[in-house]
Amino acid sequence: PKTIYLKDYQVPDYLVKTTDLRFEIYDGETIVSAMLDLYRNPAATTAATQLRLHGADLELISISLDDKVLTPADYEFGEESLTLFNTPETFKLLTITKIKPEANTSLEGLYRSRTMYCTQCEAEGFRKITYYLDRPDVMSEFTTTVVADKKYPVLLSNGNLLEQGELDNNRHYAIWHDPFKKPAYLFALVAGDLAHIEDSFTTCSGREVALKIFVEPKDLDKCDHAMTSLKNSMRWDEEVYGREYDLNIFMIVAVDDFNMGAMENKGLNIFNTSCVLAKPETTTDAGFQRVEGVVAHEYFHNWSGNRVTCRDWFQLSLKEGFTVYRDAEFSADMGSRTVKRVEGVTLLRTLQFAEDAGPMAHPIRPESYIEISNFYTMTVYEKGAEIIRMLATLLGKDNFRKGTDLYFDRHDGQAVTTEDFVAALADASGRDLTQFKRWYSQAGTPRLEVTDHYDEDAQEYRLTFKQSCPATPECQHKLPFHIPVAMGLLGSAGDLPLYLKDAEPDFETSDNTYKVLELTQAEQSFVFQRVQEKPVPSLLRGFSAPVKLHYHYSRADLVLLMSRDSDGFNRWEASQQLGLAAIYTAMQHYQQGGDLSGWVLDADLIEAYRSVLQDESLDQAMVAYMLSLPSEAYLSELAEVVDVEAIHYSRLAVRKALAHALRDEFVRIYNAYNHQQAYRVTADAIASRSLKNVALAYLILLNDETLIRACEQQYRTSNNMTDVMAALTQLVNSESSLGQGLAENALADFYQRWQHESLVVNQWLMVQASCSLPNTLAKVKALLEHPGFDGKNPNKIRALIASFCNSNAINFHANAGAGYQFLADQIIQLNRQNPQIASRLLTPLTKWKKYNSQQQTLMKAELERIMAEPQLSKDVFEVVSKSLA
Ligand code: B3K
Ligand code: ZN
Repeated sequence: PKTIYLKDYQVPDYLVKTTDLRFEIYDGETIVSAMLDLYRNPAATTAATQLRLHGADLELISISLDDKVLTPADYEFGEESLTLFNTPETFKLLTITKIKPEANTSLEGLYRSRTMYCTQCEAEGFRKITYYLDRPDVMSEFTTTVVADKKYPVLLSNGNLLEQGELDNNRHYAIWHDPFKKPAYLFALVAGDLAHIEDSFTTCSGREVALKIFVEPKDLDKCDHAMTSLKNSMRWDEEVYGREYDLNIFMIVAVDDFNMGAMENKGLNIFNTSCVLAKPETTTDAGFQRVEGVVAHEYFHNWSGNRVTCRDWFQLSLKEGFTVYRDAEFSADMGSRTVKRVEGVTLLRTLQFAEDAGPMAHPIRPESYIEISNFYTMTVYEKGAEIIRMLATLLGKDNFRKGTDLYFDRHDGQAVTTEDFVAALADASGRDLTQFKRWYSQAGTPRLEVTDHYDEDAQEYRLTFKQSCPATPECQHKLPFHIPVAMGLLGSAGDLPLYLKDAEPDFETSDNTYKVLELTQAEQSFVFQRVQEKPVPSLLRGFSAPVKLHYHYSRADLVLLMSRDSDGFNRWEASQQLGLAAIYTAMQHYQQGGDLSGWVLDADLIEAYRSVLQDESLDQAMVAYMLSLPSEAYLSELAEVVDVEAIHYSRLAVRKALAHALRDEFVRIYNAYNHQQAYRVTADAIASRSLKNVALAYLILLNDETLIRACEQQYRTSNNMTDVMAALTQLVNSESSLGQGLAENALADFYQRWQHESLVVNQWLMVQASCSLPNTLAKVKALLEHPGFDGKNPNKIRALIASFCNSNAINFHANAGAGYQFLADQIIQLNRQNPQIASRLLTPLTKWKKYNSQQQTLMKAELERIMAEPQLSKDVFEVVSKSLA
């Protein structure tokens, strides 16, 4: 397979003015006619006389240029391409091709999902529909005619509906026209027997937009939350970014077989059902929030992605990082800002930091790739969003808005680069962002070492920052980053006023207990004056930069930060540091051969957690998060060598110790919030449920019959899936035989009850796959044969196989590599069927270098076994070869 380099970018030789498509859908095959109005690109360096079109898995029926039918002498097939010779300055090209959506298991291009036809074109799937210039810098105006049997009453494509009508043979058609030029990756088509809900939105300039959500008829009762989320998103983008919607209609279609969450096709978003459907009986709070977040994300792409798009796929973070930042801020405004930040940072620090430290590490603007699908990563999305967040922090609210206004205005209708984005922000704000741009080209998580010195006589306090960044595949030696460090200083009574020595004249913030320090050098110091007591620094408030911060806090410092910091994020962060230290102590004991049963914690630590439970000023969701210890995934990320068992059993021992010590508080909390109310999905209601269920998770560890029965009662009597799943999860993971027996009954009951709701069955698969008790692999293997599983459906694969391999370390890494072998078998099977999903599943094996030597050998052997497979997809080849390099 070939590597594509950013440095090789060239403008296209030809551009497409208009694209007229006609789809004739028949059982088993679809005929696609494409009429392209082509012209030589005036910006091309030489006048091309050939046109190379992309195409894959297409059967060419005929091709004509300006009405002249071409013969095989006029063109040549290449790998995924068709080259036409002697092409004039401008011409019309008509190609007719045959495709087989029913046989398309890659879920890219036009394919069939259950009863409907749908498309997924990003990044390079349009070439599986017709021959085309399938690259994002070729933007064209599309008109699409869809023709099908009337058993598919709903025929959709991008833009506005021009016309629809009846045809012979029980067939009908619809013609859609999208007035906005777009790259082919934003094309979409849907044909099916769908029901829909409808609403409308009046834009800020008074235009009326029809909003429609299409689903299978059985799911019509689960669309309201998505609709509300959509309207909130539309309003928010007007208010916060000044962005108005531009077509007369906005449609969402929910599809059950989908490789990722959703897709922002112009005016016709196509969604994974898991990101649209929600109702209290079937969907957890996390599910509701995901629907809100993804609906917003895809809607926001209409400006950050569609109106202004990417020049090439190396620029992916231009739209994805920015849009993730936008959706995160939206969710922060809809619910609790601190909670949202804690969730975002948790995701970043477990999955993205791990990616940045592994063989697939890449800058948010990669320099090369073999298969672009492999670069829809935590780095491009989540770290990309952090880069935008830092820009917003550095510029301040008003200048950031001026910058985004300029960006949208300057580049509307264009395909641009991350350089263009930063230039707009720099121009609008007058800030020099030259050094900042290193965040786009250097991978790896920077490390920030902080030391301090308090001079009591001079009442001065000095903070010294040293930054460094580990080597990553693309670069050994990193230049210093421009890092915004939001901070404050705490005295015994809380925040201290900040008087920064030699502050630049423009060093201003609204509040004199909060500052943003700007690091630009490898080592840098800041001196604060009039500091009357030795302070505890509150650093990186709100997690103002995606770095690993090291400062030596004492336990007393952390307790102070946890209870007194004005920054909610850092209060939580302090709780996590306390938890980490407690787990490390247990780990040391375990690794030295000690027994962890009956493990106890120091009294002051218990008191610190008790005070969190009793702190009335805290948001309950924050109490829940502060009481949750750092995850095994985070502990693994932090470890030099991951000791899977030590991590699992030490964390469990600390949790049990907390459960014993705080039993009464947990019971009080559980009872206080465990009354059945009408389900609401407000931030407060979600917070209460999450706190109650954290208490339950601790209590169940006590193996107390009354508590286990209470858990089972919660399972049986709750009116919402959040509480049902929380109880089921605890029963399934309970070490007691009572719990196990109740779990077995509950699992059977659950399936019986929900077998017709595919998304609910996925939760049932997931809870079993994530069970940390022994013998889970055998159960997972048995579930592969269960009627509730379907090896062609990505959601089911994620629920069963990916959950086991990613969220169940203690089982995945057990039994002399049986888990590794299981995963490799699945990947080999999926390699041909669905390369994107196969490649995604590889993630846990790519981390092999972080494990002990026995595990390394076994994991590596499985990677080599995959590598030896004939006909490896580009997707799988790239990840495996880079992991073995
Ligand atoms: N842009 C799509 C992702 C497409 C992934 C293709 N392999 C969803 C999103 O980020 O909004
Ligand atoms: Zn996106």
